[in-house]
Amino acid sequence: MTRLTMAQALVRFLGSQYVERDGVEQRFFAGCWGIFGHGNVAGIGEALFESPDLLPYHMARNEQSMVHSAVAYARHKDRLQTFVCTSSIGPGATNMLTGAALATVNRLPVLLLPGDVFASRIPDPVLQQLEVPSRGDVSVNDAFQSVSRYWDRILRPEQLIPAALAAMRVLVSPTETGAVTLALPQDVQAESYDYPDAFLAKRVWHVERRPPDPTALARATEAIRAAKRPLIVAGGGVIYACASDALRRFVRQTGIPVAETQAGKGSLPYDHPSALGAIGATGTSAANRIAKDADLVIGIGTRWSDFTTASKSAFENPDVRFVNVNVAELDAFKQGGIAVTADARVTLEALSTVSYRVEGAYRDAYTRLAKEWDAEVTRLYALGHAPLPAQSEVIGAVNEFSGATDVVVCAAGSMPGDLHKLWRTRDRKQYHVEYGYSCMGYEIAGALGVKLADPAREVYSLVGDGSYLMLSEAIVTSLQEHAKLVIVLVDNHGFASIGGLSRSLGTDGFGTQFRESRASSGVPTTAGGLDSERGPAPYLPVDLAANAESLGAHVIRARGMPAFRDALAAAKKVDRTVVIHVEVDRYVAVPSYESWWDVPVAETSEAAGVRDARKSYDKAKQKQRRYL
Ligand SMILES: Cc1ncc(C[n+]2csc(CCOP(=O)(O)OP(=O)(O)O)c2C)c(N)n1
Ligand SMILES: [Mg+2]
Repeated sequence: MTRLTMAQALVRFLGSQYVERDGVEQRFFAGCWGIFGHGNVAGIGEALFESPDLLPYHMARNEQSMVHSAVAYARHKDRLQTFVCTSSIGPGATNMLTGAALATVNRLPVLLLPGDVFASRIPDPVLQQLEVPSRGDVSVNDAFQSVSRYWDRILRPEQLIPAALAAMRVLVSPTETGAVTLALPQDVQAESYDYPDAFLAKRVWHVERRPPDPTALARATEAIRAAKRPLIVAGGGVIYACASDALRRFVRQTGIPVAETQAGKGSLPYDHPSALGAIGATGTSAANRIAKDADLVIGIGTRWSDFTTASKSAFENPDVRFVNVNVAELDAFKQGGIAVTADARVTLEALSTVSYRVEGAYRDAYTRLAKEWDAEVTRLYALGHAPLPAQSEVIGAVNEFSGATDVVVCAAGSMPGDLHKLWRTRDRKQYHVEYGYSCMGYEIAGALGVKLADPAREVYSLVGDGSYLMLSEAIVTSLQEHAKLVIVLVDNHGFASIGGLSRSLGTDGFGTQFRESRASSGVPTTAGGLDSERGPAPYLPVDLAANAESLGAHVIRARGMPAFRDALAAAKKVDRTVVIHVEVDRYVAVPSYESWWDVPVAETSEAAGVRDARKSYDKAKQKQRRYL
């Protein structure tokens, strides 16, 4: 027995947790991110101060951002390591909600420890306490329940023991993992208890590779043998299971082509003979054309999001069937598929014994499509658009300059779709686009997490001006952590992605440009500040490069592509975070290739453009399927 406060016991416990997979053992928690306030400065704060080696402390500047960094770290580490995040009560806690949802959607582990109101309730209402008239047991931390895979509130010091063990079970489980929240009432954090030594001792969690059920495997094998036009859709599960080599062997033997989801991009190198690149709403012409006629689609480690299935319109063959290899039953049973609830690598190894090979004509067809797609990428990398370059040229320049193991990080705006199509991935951990939650503000904080996970790699954060304005303070934290990032700030004066979407839906880019508002002058405005009589209102006089400079970054202002390429070379030589500011033409978008995304258009409208858009929408809807 050791007499410790609840907070001290928790820190000791967390510092003693290890994971093991494939014989490799490592500490599960790399450290603890936090921002102190009342609710964590005394309890958890004291415990971290007392034991700095157990859980090294990293100060953050925004709680949402610190959760993004933790989650990005976990993604880069294939979910085998993460961070703890501690916050004060109230706003500090609720700032973590978005990060928690992002973690859970993307199935990435992070342990959140929001401070909570007094369990004793004596001083209520304390500063920042939200009182619910009909409930004495509710605080803002209850909001974490819907975005966490496990949630508990530690009301007595001894309750920590089962709660901490349950939290770990969920965090290390490839099936269950996501955000785990233990809400910590501030008085209980400081209470002492005699904790059993076994609770505080080193504990190793073994991450298993679940083999497929033999009968499920037989059903899958039979479906593969019967297929004429099979297609693999590789998702994040291929990356997390380190199944790229097994995938390569399987496709070498069978000749089945491979398309990739956002999380699965990098499963094969872009120039592999079976690689068709991105699939779905942001897919390549090659993958989407093969998807259209596929008679068997083998999803490996994918959750079948609407972007992957082009809102269930991508697979048009009336006889199409699915096989889903996934550790999570939730995903294994989707699309009416043959469910193989198992680890991706083990299953691919087992499938490799199948005697099957696609016909030569099919192979020739997809090889030709892949070649055509590669030429399209080359074209988009070198558009030579003037006076401002196109975004695809900026992406091309970063791709061509970066090394094979450097990492690109992105999350929201028009870049994730362009990157999904255009990025030529050479390494399985090179492509880090968060597109489960597609959260503006993840780009810089996430890049920081990746850099901390793998300091030897150069990390390129591609961030839009909208995302930058939402959350960029992690630049300061990157200086504190000596974690150099190369941030490519792509400025197009607003929300270009949503502007384009809005134009395609007949609403003229309404509310998407960073221009002066004329609403207050009484003059009606149309598209995002455009004014039919006076022309467009001026762009707001915002200097984001100067903003980045003021945060301590080394800033390079690049005008045009030659200057941008020089900036990439110069950035390589700088040893602290660099921001390269580049302006692009917001109206030059990468097209979509034979795909669709379901965004419902108003059935009735005064605007002729909306009525036209609705007609196209109704037509597109006809291709939508249920895959039962
Ligand atoms: C937190 C959050 N709020 C809103 C959105 C919806 N949204 C998606 S992209 C986007 C605009 C992004 O602007 P910017 O970063 O400048 O990228 P661009 O579209 O110009 O490429 C918005 C508002 C989102 N994804 N995340
Ligand atoms: Mg923008």
